[in-house]
Amino acid sequence: MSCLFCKIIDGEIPCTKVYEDDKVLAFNDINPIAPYHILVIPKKHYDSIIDIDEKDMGIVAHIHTVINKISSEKGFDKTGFRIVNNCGEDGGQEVKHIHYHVLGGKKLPVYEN
Ligand code: IU
Repeated sequence: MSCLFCKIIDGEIPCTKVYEDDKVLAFNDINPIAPYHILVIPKKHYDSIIDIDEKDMGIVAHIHTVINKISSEKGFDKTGFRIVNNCGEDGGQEVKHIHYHVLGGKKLPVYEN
């Protein structure tokens, strides 16, 4: 299996775990761009959001529930945070296992055109 995040899920590659249940793993990004930079991934492999059909979309709701839980545990639910899902080449997706970046702990820059 060549997917890096699948290897992290299987414990072949270490990570700093933030949250885990039977469907989802959350861990610190190795190259953080904010005081909190957590990646939340489904344990089932999907390349990107494009590969999740309507019947499987419950995992996305679950990921958002997990993000809410993490944000309140870490305390950045009070100050706000950003959820980013890069999709495909133009979206800047480097790792081809769907993941949600959760960024918090500082005032984040607004996007420019
Ligand atoms: P992207 O949305 O695919 O561009 O984000 C991939 C992220 O995965 C990026 O922020 C990396 O720092 C992060 N990452 C990681 O946390 N651990 C790794 O072993 C590798 C990448 I490779």
